[in-house]
Amino acid sequence: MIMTFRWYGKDDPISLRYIRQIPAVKGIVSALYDVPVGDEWPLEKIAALKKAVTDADLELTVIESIPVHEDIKLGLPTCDAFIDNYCRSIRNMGSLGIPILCYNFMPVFDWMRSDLSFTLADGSTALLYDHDAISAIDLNEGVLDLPGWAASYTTDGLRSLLEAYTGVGPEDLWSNLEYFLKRVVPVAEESGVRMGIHPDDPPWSIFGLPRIITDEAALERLTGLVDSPSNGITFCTGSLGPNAGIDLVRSIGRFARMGRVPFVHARNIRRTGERSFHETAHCTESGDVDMYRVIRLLAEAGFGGAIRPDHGRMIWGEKGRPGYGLYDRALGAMYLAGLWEASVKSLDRSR
Ligand code: CS2
Ligand code: MN
Repeated sequence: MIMTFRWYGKDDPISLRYIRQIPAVKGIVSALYDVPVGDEWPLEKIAALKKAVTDADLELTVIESIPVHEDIKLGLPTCDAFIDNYCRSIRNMGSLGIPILCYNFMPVFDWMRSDLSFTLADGSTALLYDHDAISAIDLNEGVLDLPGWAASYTTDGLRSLLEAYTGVGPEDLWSNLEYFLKRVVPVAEESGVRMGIHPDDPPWSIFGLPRIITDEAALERLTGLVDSPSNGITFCTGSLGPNAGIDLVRSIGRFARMGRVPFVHARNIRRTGERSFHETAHCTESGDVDMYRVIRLLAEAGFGGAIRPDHGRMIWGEKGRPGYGLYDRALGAMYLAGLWEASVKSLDRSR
């Protein structure tokens, strides 16, 4: 297991120097943030990112994410050129020895929340999702009401993208994903890169858009699309956790034993209704994810991939990017490292 921490590059207020001071953290999860979606990621730019990380005495372990162009998700004729670029980006990262690539296949939006600063009982704040609040938003009015997304789309740009998805259902999305993976996974395998799809967050349809990576059956289907260790899962406990129908612990153990989990996002959530939840501190007692059993199952599976504390709360007066403050994620890293050490050592003793 490699303990990692997400770093948003040179503009991240949390410096690599600070991240280096969190015990147990060895790897960095990062990306290029200035390459237009769909373009090839230039080798020199990835090399410069890697150098910044190694200069700070850390390893660039994971690229999260190379975004998948909407034309690929839509299966438009233009998708082939974008897939070619994607393959080149994978070759480039592979040639620099970066072993893990996280991506997602969610149409239009990635994660979605209705409140980025919900106050918990202890006075800290966390991200919250309430399906009724999200459903009440009229996207024709633009995205200004959408927490975290205001800067990503113009009203017209969003409207035409949503129009393009009219009539695109879950099965269409599956076949477009399959087409994409059949092209990129062999390249990833050749390049020594393990891809891990990030589950849909939240794991159900929003704004009438299809979402497919939502439960255990979907993960099973995904792994069957291309039979390769490079076709894997970024197992995000906080994204799958809101779906009360998933046995997270069983499913992480199962896919990890299959060797299909290169990367884990450890995050806890508290379900507050059928389609509502808020995020919490990482530890088991704070939410609905049994983090000990998650880590224990990974240890039993001999997990050798990367893990990172996913979203943290804002605590101790910290201000910053929602979910990505320093303090609570650092506490999360420590907690996860403790669970891992205890799990591995107790397994050794029981052998
Ligand atoms: C992340 C996602 O911050 C988050 O919620 O887990 O944004 C993640 O980076 C992407 O979905 C991965 O492609
Ligand atoms: Mn995640």
